[in-house]
Amino acid sequence: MTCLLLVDLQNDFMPGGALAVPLGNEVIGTANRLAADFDYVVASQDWHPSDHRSFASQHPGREPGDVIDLAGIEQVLWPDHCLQGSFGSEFHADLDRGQVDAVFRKGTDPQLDSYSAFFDNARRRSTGLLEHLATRGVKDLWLLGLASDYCVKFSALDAVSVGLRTHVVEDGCRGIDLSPGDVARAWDEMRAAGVEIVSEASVR
Ligand code: VGL
Ligand code: ZN
Repeated sequence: MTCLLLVDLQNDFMPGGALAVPLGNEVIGTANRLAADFDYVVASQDWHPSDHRSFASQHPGREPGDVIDLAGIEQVLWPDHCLQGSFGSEFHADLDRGQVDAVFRKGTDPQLDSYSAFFDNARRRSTGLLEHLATRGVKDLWLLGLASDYCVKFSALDAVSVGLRTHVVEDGCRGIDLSPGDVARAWDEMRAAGVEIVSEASVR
């Protein structure tokens, strides 16, 4: 069975959103077109409580972009984003929800961030996605979405680490590039870990 994972195609990651990924809206068309070609489509949804510790607003004197230690892990501080139930946490209106078979929420634990759609950053808890894919016999996973250098990268690295043949659709992703070069390094890191980088045209 072929499975496509759509990573965090939510309003807050779109231009004008709270944690805007430049040109993030451009991948919605790719997502809709590819979803039609796959047997099974899942989506991740960043879903934070308002007191999430990844928010700079929870750390007096800190600003978005600062890096702190959170539960022993380096944590970039972000603007408040993807608050549970808010407009910003909703999927982009143009995303064809009818093609999405299941949604996995992440970042719900206020103490821990979860870039990956599989596990939180401390790998303490599974979102249920891995078990869900295993039940359905998924061995190959294609991914696209936002952001290349955070949630796409960590999801792809986790997918490889649990033995899935992992393919990331490069032109279906956009990155943040908080430090210039982050996006390029993310692609290198994924490739080095055994992720196959593909294009929409090569998949369809
Ligand atoms: C993301 C930063 C914080 C992402 C989510 O979807 O890449 N990045 N939360
Ligand atoms: Zn987040």
